[in-house]
Amino acid sequence: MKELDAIRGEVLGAVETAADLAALDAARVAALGKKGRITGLMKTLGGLEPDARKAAGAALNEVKMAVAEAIEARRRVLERGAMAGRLEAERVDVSLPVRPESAGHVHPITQTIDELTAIFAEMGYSVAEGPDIEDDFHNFTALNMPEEHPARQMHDTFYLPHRPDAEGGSTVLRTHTSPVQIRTMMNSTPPIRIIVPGRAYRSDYDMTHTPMFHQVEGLVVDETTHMGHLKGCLIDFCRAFFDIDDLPLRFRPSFFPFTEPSAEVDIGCRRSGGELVLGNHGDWLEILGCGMVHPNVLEMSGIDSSRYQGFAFGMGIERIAMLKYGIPDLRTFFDADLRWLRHYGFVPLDMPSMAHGLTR
Ligand code: 2NL
Repeated sequence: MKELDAIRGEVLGAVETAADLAALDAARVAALGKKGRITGLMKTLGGLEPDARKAAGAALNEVKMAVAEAIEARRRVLERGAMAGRLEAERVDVSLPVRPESAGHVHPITQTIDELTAIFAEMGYSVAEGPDIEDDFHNFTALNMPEEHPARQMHDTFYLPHRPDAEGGSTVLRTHTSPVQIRTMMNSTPPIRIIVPGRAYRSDYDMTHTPMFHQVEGLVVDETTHMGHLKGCLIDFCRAFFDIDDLPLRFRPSFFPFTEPSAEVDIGCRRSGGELVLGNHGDWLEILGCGMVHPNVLEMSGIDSSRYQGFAFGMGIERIAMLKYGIPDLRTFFDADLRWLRHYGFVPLDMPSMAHGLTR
């Protein structure tokens, strides 16, 4: 048994001095593995007399348990050290600013959508999205524009090849984002409070029109929603978006098939020598359209118009981006010109928010 004491001392020494998990495993295999020293001694028990075997077996078992325990204790220590080492090696300084060499820029359309989303989110609106490819029902009929309605011709619609299985009539590229609001009303119950930023398509191309453009529309439906809510919401939005506390708004009567009454909204400005300045300066500039949702639209979307009322509004994103950032030419938005993007683009990761400022 002198030999066993020696082996015990050596094996425990190897375990306790193992420098890492690999060395610990090597020590474990050398002692308890198939060809390990303690395993080797176990194999010799068979050749002993019964009494001697009993005593030697008990002694060997004690050593085996002690070694196994020592290995587990050492493993816990080494694992803790390995984790601390990893945490140190993989340390990230989250307070570092954006790397100045980063080459990409956020497109002004994306930036403007992020900014207006931050403002409306603060007012309690959610963002809704829907397909760019729509059917006649969601794009026109449900918006109080039945077949042969004259307003349809004003939409310069892109029609897609007819699909015989199409359910809602012919297939079109949506001419506005309104079908998303129709889908939201059909699939949920009031109160509804959404904005819908997204692409729209019209077959029109000149100084002030591109065949694809961006719109944001808003929709609020509840039991007591009225025109005062519409006015307050749009006044707050325009003053926050353009960052002008006393920006005046003017609501002029207008017409849309999907709202009644309808209004167009002007903001205050001044024009001097080709320059446009927003603010309380006496002149006016039209920027959006709005109104109370027509009862026909509510009913076609499955909402009881004797219980609920709603307001809606819509505006062009390119237009408000041009006004805010002094971009003179609409068509440059979609030229993919890198010099233009470097000039008018925004720093990535610097997300606009009401807490951190919209643009910085
Ligand atoms: C504009 C005017 C507007 C709406 C959009 C709307 C949507 C539904 C129901 C009722 Cl589902 N109205 N949208 C209402 C008024 C005006 O847009 O000048 N857009 C660029």
